[in-house]
This record gives sequence, structure tokens and C-alpha cells, in this order.
Amino acid sequence: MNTPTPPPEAPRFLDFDVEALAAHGDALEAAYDGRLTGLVVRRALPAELVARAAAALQGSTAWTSPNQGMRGGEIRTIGDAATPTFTHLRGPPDDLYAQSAAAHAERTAAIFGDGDTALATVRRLLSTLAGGRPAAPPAFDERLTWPAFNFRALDPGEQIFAHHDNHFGLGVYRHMPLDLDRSTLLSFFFTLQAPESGGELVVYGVRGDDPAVPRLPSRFLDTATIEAHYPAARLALGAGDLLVFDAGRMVHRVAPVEGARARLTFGGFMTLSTDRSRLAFWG
Ligand SMILES: O=C(O)CCC(=O)C(=O)O
Ligand SMILES: [Fe+2]
Repeated sequence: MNTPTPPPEAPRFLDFDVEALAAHGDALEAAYDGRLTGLVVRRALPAELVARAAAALQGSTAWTSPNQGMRGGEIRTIGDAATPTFTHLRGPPDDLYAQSAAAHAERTAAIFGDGDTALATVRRLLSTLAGGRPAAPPAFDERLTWPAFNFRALDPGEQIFAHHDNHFGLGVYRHMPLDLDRSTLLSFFFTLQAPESGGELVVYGVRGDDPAVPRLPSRFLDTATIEAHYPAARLALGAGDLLVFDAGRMVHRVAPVEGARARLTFGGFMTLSTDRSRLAFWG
């Protein structure tokens, strides 16, 4: 049976400097409602904060390799992500993720020097993009909140293969408060170190749940065919830039990193409460 699909639509991104942030209080909701694919806030983080974190990450011994054995996709992370990985195909076990949540504040402090200020900066930026709604990690259990974000490194030659981030079905999301809306999920990340070249975020004009999206016999997304048939936005991000986009719906990937330098980012996901009164984000 043929499933009719809407004609491919080119992804639409707003791209503006942090100086213009206050004029974009409706941007996050526009992405949430699918009127916009996403937005880039250039130089969102102060250069000193970025330089300090990039240096600390380079020397850190806290890195783990959750996709070890996945050729070309061996991302390194600090902090477990609430996503499927090669190690945990159905997402992290609850106790592992709880440990990661408990370690988040100390880990963040070690990387930024002042973890509270870094978290406050992220909260303020996301809140402003959400029209002033409060933005914070939600409660995980009686004791913990969800970690605000995790850190990622893509070494030269590594990439993030095409995917969309529909993670609410994973076991760990039993801990997500019920007043949060699961129909939509946006991604955010900050670039702490751009690679020499490559490492762009590529977002395609096709939804991951579209039955017509090209797949390989292995059921993995067929990037070459997607590339040939759908419009794409290719975003090169500099140190300090913030990206927010509709990762829950749209197929996207990170192109292989080229040159000698690793690509360093930190980020996570977000959603609104069902009543739209607050923004919740987690890593
Ligand atoms: O580059 C990153 O840190 C993550 C890219 C991505 O797939 C996402 O933000 O959903
Ligand atoms: Fe993603």
C-alpha cells in the first residue's frame, strides 16, 4: 500500500546573534509547534566560559564511550544520555542514570569552574527563547532532578548517524513528571569547540516517523538516498553558539569531523508542560 506523504519542505532556521535574543521570545514555541525547524543563537555563551570548559574537557578523565564498537559513530560523553546507545539499546538503566544525575552538579562545576553560573546562563537563555517561561530540569525522584545536559566529543572521523530523537518510550522516562508534554521534543546544544572542518548539523526536510523515509535493509536510515531526495539545512556552528531544533520530529545527523581537533558540545532535550506554563530540559 502506498502511503501518501506531504511534499518535502525545506527546513527553516532563524539565525541571530545573542544581542538580538530578546526579540526572539516566540522562537522556541514556533519550533515546538513546527512553524520553524529551529534556531541558532550565535555567541550565546561568553568566550571565557567556553574556552575554560573546552580546556577542562580536553584534560578530563570522566569521558565514557557509550557507542564503543559502532564504527564511525563512537561518540564520547560525560554524563549518561537519556537516549539509546550501542551499550544500552533501550536507553540507560534507571540506576545508572540516577547515578549520573547525582553526579551532575559536581561534574559541571569541574568543567565550567562555576557550575551554578553556567547552569543559570543556560536556564536564562532557554527561558528567554521561551518567552520568559521558567526553564529548569524536572524532578527525577524525591531526591534528584534530571541532569541538565551532558557533554559530547566527536573525535576526527567520527559522526552522529542520521536519526530523530523520539525517546519518551525509553524506560528511564518513567521518571518524567506527568504534566510534561510528550508529543514533542526539541534538542538543544552548545558548541564548546568547533572542529577544523566537518561536524556540521544536517537537518533534513523529512520526519523520522514518515513511512516513506528511505531506509536500508538493516532498517537504519538511508542517508545517501535521503540526501538525494530531501532538502536539507547544513549548520556550521562556532564556539559559544546555541542550537535549538525540532529533533523529535526531523531526521538529522552530525557530519564526520575533519581535521585534527575534536568537536565538543554539551546539550540535551526539552519539552513544555502540557499547560505550556514552563519549559523542562534534561541531558
Ligand atoms: O551535536 C550534538 O551534541 C547533538 C546533535 C543531535 O543529534 C541533537 O542535538 O539531537
Ligand atoms: Fe539528535
